[in-house]
Amino acid sequence: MSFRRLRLLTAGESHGPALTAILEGLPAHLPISQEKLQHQMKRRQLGYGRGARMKIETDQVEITAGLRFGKTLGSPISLLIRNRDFQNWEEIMNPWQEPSQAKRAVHRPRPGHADLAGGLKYGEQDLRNILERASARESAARTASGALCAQLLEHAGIQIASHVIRIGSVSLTNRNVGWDRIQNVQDSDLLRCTDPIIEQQMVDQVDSAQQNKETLGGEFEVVARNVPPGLGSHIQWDQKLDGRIAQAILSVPAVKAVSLGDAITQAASPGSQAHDEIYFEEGRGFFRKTNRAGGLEGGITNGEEIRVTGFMKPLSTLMKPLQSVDVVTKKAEEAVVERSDTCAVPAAGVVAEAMIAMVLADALLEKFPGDTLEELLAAMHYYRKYLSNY
Ligand code: EPS
Repeated sequence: MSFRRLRLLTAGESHGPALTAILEGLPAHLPISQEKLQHQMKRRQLGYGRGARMKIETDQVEITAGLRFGKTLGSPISLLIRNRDFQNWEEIMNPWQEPSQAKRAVHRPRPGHADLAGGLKYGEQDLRNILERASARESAARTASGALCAQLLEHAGIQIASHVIRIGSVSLTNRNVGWDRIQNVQDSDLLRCTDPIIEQQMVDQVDSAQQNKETLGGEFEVVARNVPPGLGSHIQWDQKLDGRIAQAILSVPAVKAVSLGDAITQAASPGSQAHDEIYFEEGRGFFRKTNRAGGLEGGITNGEEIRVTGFMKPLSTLMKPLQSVDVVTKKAEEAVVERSDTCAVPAAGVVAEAMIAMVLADALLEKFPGDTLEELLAAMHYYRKYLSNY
C-alpha cells in the first residue's frame, strides 16, 4: 500500500552527499512558504537527548523542481537536503572512489537495527552498505515533503500538532490532552511534553540513560484537527484511512506500534463504554461528547480530531553494546558502537506529523481531485455546504 494520489520517493545515505525527495501530485498554484518549511526542518532537529550530529546539520531544503516564484506548478517537486557531515565522510562515502583500506567498515551488527537482516538480504558483509540508508537521517526528507503537504492542508483549514506522552518509564498521568495545550507546546520545550513537571522527570531520565550508556524510547501523539468527515473509505481494505495512517506511522524509524484514539483502553472495556455516542444540534450538526475512536470509524474520518499514538522502541545503537556476531569471522563479539542519539521521541513525533500530513493530503486529493488548488477548494466548499444540509 502506498499513497493513492501522491507519489513520494526519497533517496540518500546518512553520511552521503545529500538526501533527495521527489513529491508528485500536489495541485498547481499552491503557495509555499520557505519559512514554514524550514521551521518544520528545525523542529525535527530539536529534542533533549539528540547526539552530536544535530550540531553539525542545519537541514536547509533546496527546491530544484516543481516550484516557480513560490508556487507549485503541478509538476514533481524535487527537494535536496545536503548532509553537512559528508565533508567528514568524503573518503568513506564517496560515490566513485574506494578508500585505500576498508575504512569504517561494519561487521558487528547491532541487535534491533537493520544491519544483519539487511546484510543477509543484500549480500553485504560491510554492513555500512545497509545502515547508511536505514538511518533515521532519511526522515529529514520525509519531514520536508510532509511540510509541503501541511501547507496544502492549511488551505483546507486542517491543522496538525504532536506532543510527547512518554519517555522510558516516565509518562503523562492524564493522556487526554486537549488541542490547545498540544498546540501550545513550544520549540524551546525540551521534550515537547505538555506538563512541565513530568517533562523535568523525562529530562532526568534521559540524563541518567546517557550516564548509563542506555537509550530510551517512548510514545508520542499526533493530532489533526478540522478534518472533514468522509476521507478514506469502508469499501475496500486498502482504502481504509486507519490502515493507511498505521502504515505511515509504523514506517517512522524505531516505531513498533500505533494506536488510534483510546484503542488500548477500548480493548479492555465493555462495548457500552468503548464508543462515542452520536448527538445532533441545529447549526452545529452531528457531534460526539467523546472521541475514543480517534476520529475514524469504518476507515472513514468522522469529523472529530484524528488522534494517533506512536510507540517507539529505544534506539538500537548502544554505547554499552549488546551481544552480536562478527559476520566475517562468525566469532561472538559485541555490536558496533556508532555515534548516535540517546532519545529521539520528540523528533519522531515531528516526523509522524509529516507522515500524517501526507496521508491526509493524499486522502483529500482523492476525495477532491483537481489539477489546481482552486479546483480543490471549490470542491471542498461545495462538500461542506452539502454536509451542512445533510
Ligand atoms: C542515526 C544515528 C545518528 C543520528 C541520526 C540517526 O547519526 P550519526 O550516526 O551521524 O550520529 O543523528 O539522525 C540524523 C542524522 C537525523 O538527521 O535525524 C541512526 O543510526 O538512525
